Amino acid sequence: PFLSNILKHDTFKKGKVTVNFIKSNPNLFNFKVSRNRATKLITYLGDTIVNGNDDVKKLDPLKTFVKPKVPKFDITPHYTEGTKDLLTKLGPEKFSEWLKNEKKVHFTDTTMRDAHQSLLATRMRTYDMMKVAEGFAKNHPEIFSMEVWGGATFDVCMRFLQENPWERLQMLRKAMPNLLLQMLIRGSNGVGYKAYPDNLIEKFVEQSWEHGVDVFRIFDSLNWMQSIAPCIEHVRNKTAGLAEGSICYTGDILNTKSTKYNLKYYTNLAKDIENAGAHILGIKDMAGLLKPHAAFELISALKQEIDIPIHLHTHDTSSIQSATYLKAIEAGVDVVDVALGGLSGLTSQPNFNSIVEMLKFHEREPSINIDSLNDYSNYWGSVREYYYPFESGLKAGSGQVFKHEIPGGQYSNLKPQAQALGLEDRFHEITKMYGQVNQLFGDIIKVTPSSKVVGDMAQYLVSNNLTIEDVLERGDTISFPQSVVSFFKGDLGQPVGGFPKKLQKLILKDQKPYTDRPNAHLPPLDLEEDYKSFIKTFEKGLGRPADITDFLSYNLYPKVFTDAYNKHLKYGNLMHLPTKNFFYGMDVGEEIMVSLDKGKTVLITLESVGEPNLDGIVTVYFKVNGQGRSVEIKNTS
Ligand code: 3PY
Ligand code: ZN
Repeated sequence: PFLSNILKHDTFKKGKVTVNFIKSNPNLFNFKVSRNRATKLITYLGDTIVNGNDDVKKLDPLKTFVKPKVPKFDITPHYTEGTKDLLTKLGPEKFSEWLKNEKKVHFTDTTMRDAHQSLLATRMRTYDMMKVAEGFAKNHPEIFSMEVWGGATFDVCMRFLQENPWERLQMLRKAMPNLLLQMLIRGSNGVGYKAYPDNLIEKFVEQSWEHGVDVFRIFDSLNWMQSIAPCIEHVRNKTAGLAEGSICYTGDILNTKSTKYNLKYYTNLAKDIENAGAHILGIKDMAGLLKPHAAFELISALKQEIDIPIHLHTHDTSSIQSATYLKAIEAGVDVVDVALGGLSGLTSQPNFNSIVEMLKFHEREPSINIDSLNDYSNYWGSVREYYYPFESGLKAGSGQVFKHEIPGGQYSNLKPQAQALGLEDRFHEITKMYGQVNQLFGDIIKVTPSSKVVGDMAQYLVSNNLTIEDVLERGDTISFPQSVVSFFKGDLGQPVGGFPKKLQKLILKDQKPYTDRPNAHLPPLDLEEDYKSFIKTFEKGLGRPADITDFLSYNLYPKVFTDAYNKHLKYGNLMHLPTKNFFYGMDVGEEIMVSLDKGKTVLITLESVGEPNLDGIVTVYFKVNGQGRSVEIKNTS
């Protein structure tokens, strides 16, 4: 390999080699690194072949896959200008005006974030996104934005996929330079499940922008302005991107008996968000509760009350949310969130392809190439098959969502969670209890992380055969889940109308709640000393210098980051491994090409798998670039 590096070198090819040639070209020794990386890669493959991927609980031995077909695109460097170019030209304020004055309806494609978060437990890998990112941006420059980051993807990238979320973002940015990239951020909870220090969130926002995010959809899980407003400020102060302050929709504004979440409540909140400096108002209907006629009323009223454009998000859990979009479009909504057909519907977003068809010949018809859109839908339909172990098992839409109000992403997760607790046959009891717990808590906004608190409580009560009456009658003797205690203490902020006092006392016992911002109780992130010592600890193993993004990942998820780091030491970067091989290993005789790094590709063939010896060690034989290599793997099954 050393010789081959010399032969390939430009200076050598031009015949200009001097005595210093080797000394001044340390990259000639890069083969060592590659060999090391290839070893790590076959160790991962060997491990997966012998022991399976830890994250895949149930295998279907009869499962077969069809190779996903990547739609054709222009491979020249040319991209047609899109919304990203417009934002750069106009700046956020003028861009927001432009959007508001657009007649046609615009679309955010959620396929690479919320769709797989809600259907496939957030497991979609960068590999499958990158196959189509460039082509999609070239073939569909008319898309308003691509939601590709934030929410649960940050955590899952590190926890289950051994990926660096920042690297994903950078790669997508590069592949889609003409389109706005969008992320979901949970206000003061960032991309986590608890409040973080303000300066951590500020730095996180700044770095997200630096690495590619343009649209920040900001919400708080209790619609608490004290969590939303600071985040809007960060976007305005630290980026030239768009702050999309969002209201989370719950209840039913058409229900005249319900006084809490009525039209006035939402229009007041929207005004607060506009006054806090948002460039766009987001309506985040995380459970898919906004019915068609309510959408018409809500959007019409908001169009009267505020001056910024409106962006609507829903989940199709009930299967009627395309009707909601139609009514919202008629009422003047500016942008709606959709997912490409193959990853749409049920707990995901409504079907992009069908919504475009619905709007053919409508006065707000978008100009979108539906044939190309259908090709991408087919691609995702085939890719989805690789992720079959993460399907939720939900087969049909459910009108019961209007009773329990469970967010899309949580609903699809609840079934496997119930299964894991041995409560599969009591799934409907859990969803019913979820609705009851919500009432017990005073009818709160339910979205990550507050929705997790309600879900934890519901599962706890069902698995312990407790009722709401039990809680009220003898709650002082029950020790509640940690997330519930923390919530009632004020760790996620204050719910609309405050906490029910009697219940709060039963849950907190002797602990004192607080009512100011949880962040006020947290020491700021130390960007000097702690940062330095972090860099020192992690400088070796990443294969590149550790930086501020790693420091942020670590501070958001210390254990998850450290575990991912240790796996990285063992297996290297697995991002470029095809998904089938990442989850299921390889078949004997199978041959795959994997890029290890920029421009370096290895050809791996699985030759054979030995029998375990007396110590349970299995030898797995590969060919790597034609040369025989083997790894020894302990059989742990
Ligand atoms: C998230 O916070 O991840 C969500 O998608 C909430 O709906
Ligand atoms: Zn959502």
